[in-house]
Amino acid sequence: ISLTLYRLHAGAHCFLFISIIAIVCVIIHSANGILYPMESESRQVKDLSGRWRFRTDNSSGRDTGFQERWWERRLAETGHVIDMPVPASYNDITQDKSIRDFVGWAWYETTFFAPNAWNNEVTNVWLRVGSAHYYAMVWLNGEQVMEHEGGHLPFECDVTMSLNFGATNRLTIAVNNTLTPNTLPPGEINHYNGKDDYPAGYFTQEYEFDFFNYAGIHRPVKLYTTPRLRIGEIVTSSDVTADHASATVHYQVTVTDSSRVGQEMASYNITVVLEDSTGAIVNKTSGGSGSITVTQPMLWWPVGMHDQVGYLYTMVVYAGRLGLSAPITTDVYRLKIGIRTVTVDQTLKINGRPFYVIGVGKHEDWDVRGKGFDWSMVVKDFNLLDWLGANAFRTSHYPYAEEIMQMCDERGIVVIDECPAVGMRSANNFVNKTLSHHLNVIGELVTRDRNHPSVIMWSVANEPSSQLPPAAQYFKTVLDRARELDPTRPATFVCNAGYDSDLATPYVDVVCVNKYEGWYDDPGHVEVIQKRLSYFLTQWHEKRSKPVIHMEWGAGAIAGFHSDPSLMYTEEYLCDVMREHFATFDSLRTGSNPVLAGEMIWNFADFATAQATTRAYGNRKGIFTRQRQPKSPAFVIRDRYRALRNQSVAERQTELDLIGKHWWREVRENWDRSL
Ligand code: BDP
Repeated sequence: ISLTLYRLHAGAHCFLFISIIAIVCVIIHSANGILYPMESESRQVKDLSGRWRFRTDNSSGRDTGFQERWWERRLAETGHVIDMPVPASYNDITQDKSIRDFVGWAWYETTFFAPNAWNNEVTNVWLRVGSAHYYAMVWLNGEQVMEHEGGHLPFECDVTMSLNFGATNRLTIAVNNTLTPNTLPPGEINHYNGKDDYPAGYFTQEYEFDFFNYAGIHRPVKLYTTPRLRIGEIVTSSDVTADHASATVHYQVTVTDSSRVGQEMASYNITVVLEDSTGAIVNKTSGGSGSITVTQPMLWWPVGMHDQVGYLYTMVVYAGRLGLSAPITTDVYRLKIGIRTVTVDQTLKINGRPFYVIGVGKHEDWDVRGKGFDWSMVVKDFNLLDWLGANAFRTSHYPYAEEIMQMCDERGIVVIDECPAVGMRSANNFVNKTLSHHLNVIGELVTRDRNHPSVIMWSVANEPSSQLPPAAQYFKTVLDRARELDPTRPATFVCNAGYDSDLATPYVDVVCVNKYEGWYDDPGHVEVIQKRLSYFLTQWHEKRSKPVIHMEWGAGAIAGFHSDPSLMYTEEYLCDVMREHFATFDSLRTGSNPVLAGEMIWNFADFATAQATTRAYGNRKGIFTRQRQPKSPAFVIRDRYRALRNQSVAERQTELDLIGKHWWREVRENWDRSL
């Protein structure tokens, strides 16, 4: 039994949550492999989503739960509990302002049954939390099994030894949403001690990023089984020949065997079978790492680049032990993969062809459930992306649910996958403590998402103060780490420092910039947009000689506000801002050395923010309302995106026609020669 002192402190005034926790099992973090829980011949999944019990710790130090060891008994025995859905943010579920604005430890509890069938020599049971914001501690039947720092990413551990089989189990999760200058995203607790005109003990949580700091268990909590000898990690990548006639899929499989620690890999048998989308076998091989050749591959193409988008193969991995006469398979995992390449030279290319990004900045943000995963909302958003004709989005400003990434793969929506490093606006954010957490987060993100063909680029941060001297080395380090973990994709951060003051873009592969011309710059003056925006983007291009994506632009538009001529905050104003931007983008995206590799409007939909005088019931830059109804600018952008999407399909068709003609000419020539 070891004792752990855990504390979270915030700002200069320490806001301590001290807890003494007896840890009676080894805490296993899964940085080396966190495959999505899939059912198979060898695996079962049990989703613990539903109605959990909940209470906030309202004590002044927020530490009563630890002093009284709430995880040791039923939560209802510790005080009043309420119903809380999982997954969901807890903030908007009740009518209680103190829960909406709560800062500190919130306690969750559920009970579930563990079947006796899982209690055997060959089965391990894993507990996996899809994400919990921000710091989470997990107890099973009163025993601590995990803790994890950071929202938006999954964590799991082997709970076989902590389960009561054939009986009810109690799962307790405490979640703390306190942000400090060293968390990602960073924040600060401001205490008002000594200020006689504030209530005693009053404090606020402040942050520099522009979305509400929703908290709770945001993604499903699952139990899943694996054999003791299991597939721990699969890493894939692909190469495609220039004529697309052949591809090589590279893979690496890690097997772990909890029943025989230290066993040589040579004693395991790994078979890898590649199936096409109909389930027909394309090719197969064996061994822990290697490659599979695919002739005439069906490439993974995004929306607009091909008539068959989002083509996926299934890599079926079988792992087992070498038996005396034949191998004994114990574990089977099916991973969907896409065959495609991403390269950057003068421009961004997918499968060797220029790809122009027409996308949106998004948020995981919905009425009532906050950042809680919800299939209805997710599928609705994909239908709206299709309605718009968009081919991409950025997971601004944190990693999105794995189910969303899977849908991007299937629907051919390109993703720029972002770390939760947003609001890094002061020098005390660029210190070693933050850096080491940032490197961990990149590790967790890349490990989780590197097999998704839809992910074409890593974004390590949004709008950090990259003009500050420590930012240069800081971002060089995090960008290098992303490329080291995944050499197959470009890496960037999204910059809003000036082209003459930024110090960190020399290390990115694609320059991604935010600029709100006609809004934060020259508010109300749409007439200067074309000249100023064109100058700005051209400067960036000349300065760095890299493709440029205009990652955020837009204007606030409150649904139902109208004026002609347009005024800021009306729907017409955003339409005017759009037309000026489109004219500029069109002049910069074409030609032999185009300045622009893409455009993403901010934002897909209105979203919740902290309360502020500049925010009227949240951020209103959405082209859809928060309820996903279109404002009039949505139709303007839809006309453009659909036209661009259809144009690229048409361009592709012309290419196919040319290939067809070329092929026919060759046939004719060979025929003539043979005569
Ligand atoms: C940008 C931020 C984004 C904000 C947006 C805005 O990247 O998170 O929501 O401004 O102000 O600077 O609308």
